This record gives sequence, C-alpha cells and structure tokens, in this order.
Amino acid sequence: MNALLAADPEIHALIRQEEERQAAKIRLIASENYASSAVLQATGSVLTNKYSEGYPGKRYYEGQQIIDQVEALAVARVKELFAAEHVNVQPYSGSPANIAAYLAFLNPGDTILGMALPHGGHLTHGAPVSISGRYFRAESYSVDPQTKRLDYDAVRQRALECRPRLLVAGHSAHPRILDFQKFRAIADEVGAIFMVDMAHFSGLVAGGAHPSPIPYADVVTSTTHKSLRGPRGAMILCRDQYAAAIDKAVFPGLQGGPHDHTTAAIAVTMKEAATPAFKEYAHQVVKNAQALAATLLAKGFSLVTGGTDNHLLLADLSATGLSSKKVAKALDRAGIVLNYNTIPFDTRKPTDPSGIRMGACAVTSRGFKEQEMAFVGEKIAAVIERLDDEAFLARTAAEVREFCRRFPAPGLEHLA
Ligand code: DSN
Repeated sequence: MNALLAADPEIHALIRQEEERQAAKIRLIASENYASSAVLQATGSVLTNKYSEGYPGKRYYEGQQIIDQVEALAVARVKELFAAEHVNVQPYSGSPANIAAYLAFLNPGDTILGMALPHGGHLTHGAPVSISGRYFRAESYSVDPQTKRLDYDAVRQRALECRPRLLVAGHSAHPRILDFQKFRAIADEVGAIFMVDMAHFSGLVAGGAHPSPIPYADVVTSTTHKSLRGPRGAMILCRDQYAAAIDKAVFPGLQGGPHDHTTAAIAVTMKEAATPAFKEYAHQVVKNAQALAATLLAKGFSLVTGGTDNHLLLADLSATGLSSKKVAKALDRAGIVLNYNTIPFDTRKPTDPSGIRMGACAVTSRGFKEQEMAFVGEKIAAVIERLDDEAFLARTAAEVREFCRRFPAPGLEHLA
C-alpha cells in the first residue's frame, strides 16, 4: 500500500491498525469473515472506475467490453453454485437486495410476513423502524416461547390471519435450520410469494452444510460477505419467471450503476466457494459453532434453543442479571469480539439486551477447529466471571493475541 502511504498516511495507518486488530483478536461477530487476498484484490481494482447501468449486453454507457464479461462470469458462477435459474449480482448489500425483491413483487401497503426482529429476524423483514415496516403492512411471526424454535403451525396461523402477499424466511440471529418445505406450503396455502433471505447461511448452503432454499423459494436474497467470505455485496436468485421483475427492481427501480469491482470480487468468491476446500470449511463452521456451544453449556451457559445447527449461537445471560452490553465490551477489551443481541421475549431494551451472539465463520477461516473453539469458550466464561478486572482482561487479550498468531487469517498473510 505504498501509494496510499504516500498520499494519505493517516488512512494508511488506520488500515494497518485495523489489519492488526483483525489478526490479533478472536472475531466472533456472526455476520463477519475474512475475505481472501484474491477477493480483496478484485475489490481494490480499477473496476471501481467504471459506470455500467443496465445488464450485460444492454447497458446505457459505452466501454463495457470488459465489465460485461465480468458480470456474466459472476452470474454464471452463482447460478452454477446454487443451481439457480436467474441471478442478479448488482444489489449493493443485503438490505437493498431485500428492498429490491419487495419492489419486484409488492405495492406500498401490501402485507409482508417475516420473523420478528427480537426473535432473530432482520430489520428489513418488516421491523417498524425500517422502510420495510413503513412502506408495507408488516406482520411478524415469533419463535415458540418454550423451545425458542419455529413452530410452523403457529407461522401458518399467522399467515392465515394476515394473508401476506409475501412471506419471508431467514434470520440474522436464529441458531437453527429452517424448514423451507413447510414455509413453501404455508406460502402456497395463502397465495404468497415465498422469499428466503439466506444472507447468514448462504456459505453453508454453498458448501452443503445447510439445506438449500432454492428448490422451494420464488426468490432468494443473500449478502456475499458473511459465511460466503466474499466482498461487501449481495445477490438475488430467483425463478426465471421473475427474472425481468427482479432485474427491473434492482435497476432502474432502486439503484443506479452497479459496483463493478464488487461484481468481480463476487465472481472470485464463487470460484472459491465451488472448491472442495470450501465444502470442508462450511462443514467445519458448523462443527466449530457446535463445539463452542458445547463448551459454553458445560460452563453453565444458557443457549437459546439449547445449541446450534448453523454457524451461530445466542447465549441468554438473563439469569445472570448482567448487562450484555457490558459483557460484550469487556470481551472486546479481552480480545474476543462479538455483539450484544436481543433474545426472543427479551425483557431488556435492544440497546442493552439479555443476549450475546457468536458466530464461527471468521475463526474457521483462520483455521480454528473444535479444540480452539473450546479455548474460546473457556476464555469467554472466564471473562464473564471477572468483568471488572481490567488487569485480567488485559492479560487475556495478550494471551489471545499469542494464540491468534498461530492462525494466520486469509487476507492478512503478510502479517504472519
Ligand atoms: N448486520 C448483519 C448482522 O450482523 O447480522 C445483518 O445485516
């Protein structure tokens, strides 16, 4: 980064510091990962200089000789990896992808039914503070009060009550596999479009570690940077019959020119995700999340649903009376980065709720296996015992830094 160093030493130094942070800490934020150097290089390429409104072969600007090939390659690779009929790789990120899907199928005021935000859904699944909750009549379904899992009879009941035009399945904080077939049946019964937001688990789907929603859903959205380990971006996969509506909704409906540097990086990501190594990675992510769950359970933690079958877990700290925000901040000072999170039926406020969320995607990318996850669980438990002991937190951070040195992260090999 010599040019950056010469032009802007302040930003250069900050990026270097962020590299150090990502190398030295155990990163458990369930939506984060380490993109490979190849992905980072595509993202940082001259493709950022181009405008290309439209789609390959049908652009509104000239000079698309290369860009058309880049986008066609990205689309072809996503199609092949996920066995999708039609793919759009232009959404800027997950929220715009979801809004574009709504724009394709809905009019303002139409009803959408999605998982309630405090129960693990996403803001764009109809939360009142989101455009999805303001421009549409947003209804929600919840998890079962006892099991904290989805009760599909209850989801069906909600659908029969509110007759949604579009039913959304997907989550950003639910540790269990969804039954897409049951969702499909509910959507069919009420005549709804069935949309799946697989942003969190699309990498697991790509690697065969999670069922695919593609055979069941009318439309599937996903970011490309979470379990897929790609650039900050998104994509929409849909049945051929909806291709024109989706493409028109993304451009010109919602967005202008696509981010071609991101499109190239998505193509690279798909190539990486099609390898046997990625398949192994996806399965290891699940094993690692389960290993962390097992350690925490052995330490007496309460986990929402009692464990996980995907990449994430949610610990319910309500019985401890601790502020999960304080816990998350202390863990960060101890070198373990996660986020405080609401849990289903939380009695505390969202800005300081009862849960912490942990994901295994990033640490698995740097080579952690079950044994390392046990170390992570032990450290989390130890920190929670001594939240106010700053010397202990500093010692733990040093120990974590040493531990992490043995596991060079993708994209940060130059620090190893
Ligand atoms: N912000 C993402 C997450 O952390 O789950 C979802 O968009």
